[in-house]
Amino acid sequence: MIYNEEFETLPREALEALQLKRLQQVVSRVYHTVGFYRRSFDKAGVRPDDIRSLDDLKRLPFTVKQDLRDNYPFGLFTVPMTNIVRVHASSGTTGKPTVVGYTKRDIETWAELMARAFSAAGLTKNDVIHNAYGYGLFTGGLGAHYGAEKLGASVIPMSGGSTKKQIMILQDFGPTAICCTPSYLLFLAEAGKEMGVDMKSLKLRVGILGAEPWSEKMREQIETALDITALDIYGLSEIMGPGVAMECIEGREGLHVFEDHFIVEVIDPETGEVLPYGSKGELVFTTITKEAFPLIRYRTKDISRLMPEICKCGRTFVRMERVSGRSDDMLIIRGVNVFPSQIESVLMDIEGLEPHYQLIVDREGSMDTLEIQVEVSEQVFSDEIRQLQKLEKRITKDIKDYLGVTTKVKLVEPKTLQRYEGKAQRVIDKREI
Ligand code: DLL
Repeated sequence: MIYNEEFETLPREALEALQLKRLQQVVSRVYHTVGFYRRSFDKAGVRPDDIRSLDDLKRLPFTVKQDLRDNYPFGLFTVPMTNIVRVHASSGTTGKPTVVGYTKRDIETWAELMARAFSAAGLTKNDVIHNAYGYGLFTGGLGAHYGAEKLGASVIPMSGGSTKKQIMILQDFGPTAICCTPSYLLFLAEAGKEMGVDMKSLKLRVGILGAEPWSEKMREQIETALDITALDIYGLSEIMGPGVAMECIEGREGLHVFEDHFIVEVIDPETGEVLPYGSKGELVFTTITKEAFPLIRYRTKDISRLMPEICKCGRTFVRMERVSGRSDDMLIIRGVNVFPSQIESVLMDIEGLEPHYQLIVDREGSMDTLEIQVEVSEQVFSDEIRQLQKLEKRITKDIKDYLGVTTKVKLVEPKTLQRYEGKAQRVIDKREI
């Protein structure tokens, strides 16, 4: 189901013409209203009139998270506070959060993008959507909520937490779709089972899951545990919130970027050079319709690649491959680059392991070390020590074979690792740098 046929299936040429027109408008607006952009464009020797084609985008300087911090909280807004109807903030791990603002029209745009995302998941106004993304400063809860209402579906505003209550509502209200992080959905599946609920017999048909990296293997686990179709949704507060890109149920391979509102590029994170379609690198987004808080060439640190092939669903928007991780989550273990999601893929392939794991990074001398803690199933846990040792060895070997890194593996009892209601924190970094 395509929510906005007119825009979502625009022929490439028309889409690019629209993007250029919108880009020129936004570049001119930020140059004339925000001191930060005027200074940074002047420094780069580029003026709004220089943007004559989409290719000229690369002449504009990047914007990075630090720029948002330097202008905390509202310094990059292009409209007076009286025109701002909502603020959100992303929870940085340290220090002040990143603050974003929306005008009335921005909220309407966002709701439409989320309605498009739900439609891409095959949902209609006849669906009941259980929204377990957190409501509050996090964009997940309210972002999905407004989109569900815009679609005309019935929304259950659960927010995160109160896991037992979530299970009760899932049983009693019979939602057909659920929104939350993939790790939380696995936790819900586990908690339900423990309460004696047959999680496969719920009315749930589809999960709209995102806000953290996850693997194809994790998708299989979720789909089997709940007998649903699990789809990936991507977004970030700075650019809008959820609904920047969404996987469609027909393709299930890559997420369509809503290109009539965002221009996406992939760059080499080291050199900043724009890479051709198909190359892996860092995603960079430019918002071309946002009023309150437009961002020009924002470096996300998320690693992906773009797939221009037309999808069978009929949408003409380019797809981005599922995000494999963030450049700042990448671990460098004895010179080898690894993403937690790659480790996840290897673990999920091994029988007897549960989809709950944690990575502990430490340093011995000048060497980084990595310990993988992973839960085993009840059945495996009751095996004799020798069996467990054999399993540890197998994991170490598989990780070495697939990823080329030597790790220490520690099998832990079922249900001992921490569970998360929102984004899972997979890596514990004990290095003192
Ligand atoms: O996580 C927005 C969101 C809410 C997206 C609900 C999807 C669903 P932030 O808290 O600002 O916003 O975090 C953004 O989360 O830069 C990625 O690193 C990561 N992320 C978001 N979606 C995905 C995904 C929301 N599908 C940061 N796969 C981004 C991998 C994701 N990583």
